[in-house]
Amino acid sequence: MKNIRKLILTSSLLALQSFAQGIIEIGSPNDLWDLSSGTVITSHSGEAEPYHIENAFGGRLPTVFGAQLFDHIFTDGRPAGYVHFVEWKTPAPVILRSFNLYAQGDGADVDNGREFGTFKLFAKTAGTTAGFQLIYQFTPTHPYSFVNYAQRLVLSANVGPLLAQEFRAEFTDRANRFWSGPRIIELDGFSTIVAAEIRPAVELIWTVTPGLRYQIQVTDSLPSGVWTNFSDPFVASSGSYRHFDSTQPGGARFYRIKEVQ
Ligand SMILES: [Ca+2]
Ligand SMILES: [Ca+2]
Repeated sequence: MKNIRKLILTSSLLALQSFAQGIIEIGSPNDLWDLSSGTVITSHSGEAEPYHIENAFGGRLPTVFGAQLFDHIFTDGRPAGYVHFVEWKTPAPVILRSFNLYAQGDGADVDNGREFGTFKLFAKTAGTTAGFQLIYQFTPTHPYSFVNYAQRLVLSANVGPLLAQEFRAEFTDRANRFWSGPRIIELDGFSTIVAAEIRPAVELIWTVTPGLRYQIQVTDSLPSGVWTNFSDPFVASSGSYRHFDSTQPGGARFYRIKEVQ
């Protein structure tokens, strides 16, 4: 009997462990806007069933069966330019210096549906009677160009600093298909600034002939990729030419240089 109980206990612990491992942790549970810090959602434009706006603020309300990504999807079927919104209030005024926005679309196969058009962040400055004032606006590319793909971090920005207790976020609908309600995974506010980010870049160095004119071209695949011009043509002023390129958003890139008239 004792052995059986032990076995049951072991298997339930394992189940708990695998359940915990299945949870996809995105965003901070300790930020200024997390529900765990006492923030309340005061108003919002509506949810696509069975999603919940609380999930964008640290909530862990179930969505589709078995999904461990606690995300939110706004109402579907809205026209282009429709403004989805959420308003929230912290238990006391907070000093906001930065925020992170984690979001994801449904992929290029479906025209990047569920990616928002424009994001706007508003705040009511504490101690004034002024209404919501715009403090940040951002229009992403499609598909999103992530600051950090693994975390689905679309935007990380410094603001203010400002003292506020009430906030509002807007996400416009692109209406590129019926299921276009934007998906927001988490929205975190912080009293610290975003630290500078350092990423590796590539340095391209070519041997060239002074006085001749060159064009650098780039493609993302060989041999069938299309070569496109990379910046403007230039006239070489010495025997070598160097150019830096970003390594974001990742993936292979091939370069070539050719003499032009
Ligand atoms: Ca959070
Ligand atoms: Ca979340």
